[in-house]
Amino acid sequence: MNTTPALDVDRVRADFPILNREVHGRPLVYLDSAASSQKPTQVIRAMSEYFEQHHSNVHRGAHELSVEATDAYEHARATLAGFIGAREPAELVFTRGTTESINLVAYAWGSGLERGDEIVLTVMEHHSNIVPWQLLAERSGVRLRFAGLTAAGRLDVDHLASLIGPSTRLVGLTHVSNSLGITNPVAEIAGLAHDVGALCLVDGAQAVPHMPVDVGALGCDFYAFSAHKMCGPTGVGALWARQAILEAMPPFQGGGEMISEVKLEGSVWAPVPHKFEAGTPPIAEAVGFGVAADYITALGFEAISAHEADLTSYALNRLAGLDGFELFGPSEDRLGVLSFRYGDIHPHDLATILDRQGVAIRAGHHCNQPLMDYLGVDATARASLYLYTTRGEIDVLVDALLVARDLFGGFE
Ligand code: C6P
Repeated sequence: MNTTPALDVDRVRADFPILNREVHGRPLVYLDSAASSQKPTQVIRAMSEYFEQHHSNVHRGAHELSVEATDAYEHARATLAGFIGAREPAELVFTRGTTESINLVAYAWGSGLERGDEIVLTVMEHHSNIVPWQLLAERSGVRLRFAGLTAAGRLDVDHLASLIGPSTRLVGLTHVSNSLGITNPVAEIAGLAHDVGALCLVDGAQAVPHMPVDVGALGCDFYAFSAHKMCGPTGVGALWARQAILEAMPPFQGGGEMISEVKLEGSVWAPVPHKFEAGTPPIAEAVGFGVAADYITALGFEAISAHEADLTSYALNRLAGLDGFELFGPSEDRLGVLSFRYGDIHPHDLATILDRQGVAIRAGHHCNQPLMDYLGVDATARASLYLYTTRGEIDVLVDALLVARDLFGGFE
């Protein structure tokens, strides 16, 4: 008997006001959630209420509003720490998002590296898990090494293992690929890194919105994610790291908030996580981030995953029936971020034609240029699903693709 609680998608959609709007005179079909998800009323209201009732700066004032703002901010930190299985709220640093989280590690932790040290990454990394390491390589002379893919379009773990050795200081990889939709075996790879005394950094931007994440069970050392891909606002994200690692790292940016004492001769840093939160943080955004986590928790990952798995196989079945449809990455055991090409229509033209029919997809390199080079394409079209997506919307996508093919006079 199937006991998985079903997601009531109509009720979920009622929480997302933007899904009621039209685009070019057609109902919006939003299939770009991997770029940024839409926001439920619960998050929008919590942020408005924060501004209407509680706003002040945090950790600074003795007055009531400052206390309330600080409580709301720290409550969000505790919620998010619990959401990803952190042991302590202090292990969770608020940042501007995944990109800033990885830059923080590359800059602060990376400042301890030197020529001869190696960092192992994969060719499927988002630019935000490549470029900060390239900047570090320019500064310090560390060497970057990249693991490839198997013929089936998954991470080549044997290749990755062969790159790890006594000079490896860090293995960095994405939990879920934003182009291939695959989930990488993070726990296994963290183990390979630890075997040689290296650390493991995980880019969780595309995983946290879709699956329960337990950083303790994953066994990684750093985990980065963004609010805006998981029903939360833009401008905020988080870096999780073990407290001892954070304590040993030098600061990332200097300023207010991150110090406990400043003298003209030098300063003493605040305890973690504040040491890494220089300046006034994104307070309302952090509040919205926490409410987004609560929203997802209330729906339940079991129900969300079952819904997304059903939609993904429905979409893949329907799309596979179209002449000229070519999927990137495996067709099984994957999440609902579907990169594809369609006949000889360039992905940018395709996205424009679909947009005229109300269907929002992404076209381009998805900040995965090395992966595109590896796959031998300049761009793909990408449809990405989320907890509010319906089978009916997949049908609209398929119909819109047929319109595009007709506009192009069919395929050879
Ligand atoms: N990917 C996409 O359309 P930020 O921008 O910092 O919130 O997240 C960056 C990022 C890092 N890693 C992965 C795996 C990602 O997918 C993203 C964001 C978006 O695929 C925008 S490029």
